[in-house]
Amino acid sequence: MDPLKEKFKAKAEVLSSEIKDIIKTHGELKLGEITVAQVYQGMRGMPGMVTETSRLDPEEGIRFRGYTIPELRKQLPKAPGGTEPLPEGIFYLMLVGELPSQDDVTFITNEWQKRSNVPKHVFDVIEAMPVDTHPMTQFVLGIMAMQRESVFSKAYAKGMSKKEYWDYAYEDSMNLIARLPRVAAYIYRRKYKGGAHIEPDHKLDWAANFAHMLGYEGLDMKRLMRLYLTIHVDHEGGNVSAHTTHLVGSALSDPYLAFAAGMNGLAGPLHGLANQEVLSWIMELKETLGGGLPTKDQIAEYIKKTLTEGKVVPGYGHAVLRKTDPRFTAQQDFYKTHIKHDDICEIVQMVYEVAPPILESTGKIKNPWPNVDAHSGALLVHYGMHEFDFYTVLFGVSRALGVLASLIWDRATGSPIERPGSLTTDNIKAKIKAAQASASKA
Ligand code: HAX
Repeated sequence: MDPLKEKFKAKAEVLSSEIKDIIKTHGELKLGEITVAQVYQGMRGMPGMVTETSRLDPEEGIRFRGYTIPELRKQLPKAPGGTEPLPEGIFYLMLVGELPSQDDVTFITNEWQKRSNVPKHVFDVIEAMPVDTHPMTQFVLGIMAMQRESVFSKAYAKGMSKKEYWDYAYEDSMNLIARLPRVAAYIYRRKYKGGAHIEPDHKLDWAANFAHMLGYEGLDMKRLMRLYLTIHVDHEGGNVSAHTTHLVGSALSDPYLAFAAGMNGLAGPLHGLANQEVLSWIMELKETLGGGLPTKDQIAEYIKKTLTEGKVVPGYGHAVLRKTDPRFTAQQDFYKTHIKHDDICEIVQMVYEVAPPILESTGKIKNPWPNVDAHSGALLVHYGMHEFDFYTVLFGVSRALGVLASLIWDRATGSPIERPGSLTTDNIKAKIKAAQASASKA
């Protein structure tokens, strides 16, 4: 058994027995009240699952196993001479709950290199799609084509014991994460670079090799990819991509099936596709004004026009956060440290100054502050990646680390098939009537 697996196994045995005990001893403890509004409005704030890898605070933002993003940017291992963390490190942290050493991270880099070979039929499946198919659709098809290799589903068909689920989920997840950059880069080079593919460089870490296969050789994009792929990994369990992966996995669908489902959710414009939308929205503003930097008044007018047209301002708002997303701040800091001047990044900054009071003045938007997607595209454009509709694939490659680490935990802790109840509006009306009747008696 490899050392990462061994470490995970030891931790999982302890937590699984704690969970059994918690359910047995405190299973009746109430965690909250469910309101009619929550049931109708996307279950906001309703605790409905357990996710070990990260936790979101509305005011403070994300913590991964207790660590904030600024802490992780300092404390996670880096490439030699590097300034940003290696995503391998945050995967280790999410999986075993401890900060990794440099050796732990090197182990994962090597392990992902060993597992990174993508079977030819996967590329054939992608090639069968018209080249203008959205990259997220091609990405999901690539993941589905790799499902043929699932060791989880093969072991299940042979009759594996429940105790072995996590082990096969780990194997599938490690293989899938190892192969995703190659599949994503293949789609990028196919769609935008005339099919001039670039072989992996096994001397590079996972993120740097991804930048290389995409065709970005300088240190700048490698550094950005390390940060990008670290901060997008996870956002606790309730967001659409994480929840979908967890839900589909709960039917014992293997990690390929579960992750592909999650990626279909990430491809929605209210979730991961917002990063593409932000750039299109900014470029439309620039074009309308004939290029150059807009004034703050022009930005304000543009935001108001977006709202009047009944559209959302992409990159702003959040279902849980009530402050600026620390993932936005990390990217802003990256801009100030490494880039210093860029027109699109300046517009992002100006929108940040202008948008919140306008959004707040609508009286209905609960969080007028920027989320992760408000900044990411501007950094990518600066380094030469102008293909906006590819951005969500980058997000997806990163998100794999969090949702698959969680999926391994689900299988290790015996998380059951998810099956919440649902009501009809007639049921709710009946409950309202009953509540009114008992209130009038009291
Ligand atoms: N622009 C305009 N209207 C907005 C808005 C925005 N940025 N954010 C919220 N609203 C509107 C909602 O559409 C809703 O309107 P209706 O009552 O007419 O339906 C109202 O304000 C209340 O919404 P909310 O409670 O504040 O927000 P939700 O929890 O329902 O939705 C969203 C959260 C992130 C989906 C929302 O803020 C939004 O659509 N933002 C723009 C798209 C975006 O940036 N998505 C990425 C989010 C982060 C993420 O997942 N990244 O992957």
